[in-house]
Amino acid sequence: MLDYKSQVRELIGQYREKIWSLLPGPYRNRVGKELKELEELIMEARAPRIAIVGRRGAGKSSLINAIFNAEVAAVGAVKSTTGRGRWYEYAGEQGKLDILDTRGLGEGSGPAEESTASSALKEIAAAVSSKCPDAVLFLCKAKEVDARIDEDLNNLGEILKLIEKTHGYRAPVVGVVTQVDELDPVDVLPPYEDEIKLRNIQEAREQLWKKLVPLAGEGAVVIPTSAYMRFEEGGRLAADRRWNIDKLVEYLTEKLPRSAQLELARISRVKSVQRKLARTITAAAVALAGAAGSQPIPVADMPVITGIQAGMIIGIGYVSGRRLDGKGVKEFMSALGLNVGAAFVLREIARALVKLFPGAGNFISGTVAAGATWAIGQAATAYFVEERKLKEVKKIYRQKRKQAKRNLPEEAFIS
Ligand SMILES: Nc1nc2c(ncn2[C@@H]2O[C@H](COP(=O)(O)OP(=O)(O)OP(=O)(O)O)[C@@H](O)[C@H]2O)c(=O)[nH]1
Ligand SMILES: [Mg+2]
Repeated sequence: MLDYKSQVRELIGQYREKIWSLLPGPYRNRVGKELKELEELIMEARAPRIAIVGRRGAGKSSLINAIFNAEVAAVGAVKSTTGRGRWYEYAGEQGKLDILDTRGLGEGSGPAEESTASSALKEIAAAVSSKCPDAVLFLCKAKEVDARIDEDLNNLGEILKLIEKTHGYRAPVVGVVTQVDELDPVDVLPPYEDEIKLRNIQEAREQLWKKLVPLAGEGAVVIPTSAYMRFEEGGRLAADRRWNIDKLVEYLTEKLPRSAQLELARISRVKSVQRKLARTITAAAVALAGAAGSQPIPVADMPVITGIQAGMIIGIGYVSGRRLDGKGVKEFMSALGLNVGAAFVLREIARALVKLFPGAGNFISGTVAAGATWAIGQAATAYFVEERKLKEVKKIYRQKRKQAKRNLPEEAFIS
């Protein structure tokens, strides 16, 4: 089976030259930008590389599990369980994360796993130069934000310097207050509404923020979290005290290079992130279809637009955690009552054309192509991301078609 990248590459890529050659100069820039965005987002998709820095037991492994919704990293209750500062590839059903799950900095007893290098920092340095992290998370237990973490901050500073020196990249830093469930009152469970709880969380957050400012500036961002989950044998979730993990994922996605955003959206299944990426994909496809349609394209080139739409559907499906192939796209489009291939676009277009340019039966309008593409993007988002029922999705599609005929909303163009 072709993987999704090959699918999209086939569907969009083969039309690229064609679209390009059809466009007059002024359109090329805009379309070039959208194409580049789509390519980075979908075709160049790769696992995010995240360095996690924090003391032994800060909750690094637990955070990884929390992001994955699954037990993919070993969690240790007493001893330091993460052996060395090297890259680990964590894989869940939906995708992969490359994590520099650093050895607990400043630990007392040696880690349970064997370690060869002389110091944690040296190991981390070696790992950082082998692969450039996209972002660095600095973890600190809620109850230890006022403890002596100066040394940890020094280490963080060293790591950041090293990344910049080796890769010329200023990695974004996110401060993460972990284990906020341990703050008073501990009997309050998430989602937290208790005023005292929230105040204590806020206090911990501010304390860590102050300590991060010298390294990351006033714009330093600190996100408080709880990652506690307990798994039964067989992987079933027996307890879930997670809080704010979605906020962390949202923020992280924003800071990641485009090529790494999709994978995080998939792995974490955070809907708000998936929705946003679906919108970006739709906007790019709308621009492409609009530009392609704005040119007098002979009827024989109609599949260009279908190709763009199919690529969009595959992209949105992928964001949601599925692997769609050409057949899946066809099924989805038919379910909406569309005929895949030239026929559908032709029918829609022919109708509009008769009204607009009587006699110009061979040409399509950019507005029509853009509108149809936008409506299909909305339907695909409703189906794959929001997991709405097909019956509802059909209704949404009809509504959006009508709306698109009147006026395309602003968000159709924002990417
Ligand atoms: N209450 C609570 N406990 C947590 C949370 N996150 C982690 N823990 C517990 O803290 C302990 C250490 O967590 P780990 O995730 O293993 O920490 P780590 O940073 O990976 O530790 P090392 O690999 O040893 O450096 C475990 O007993 C976890 O169950 C949390 O959000 N709340
Ligand atoms: Mg660990």
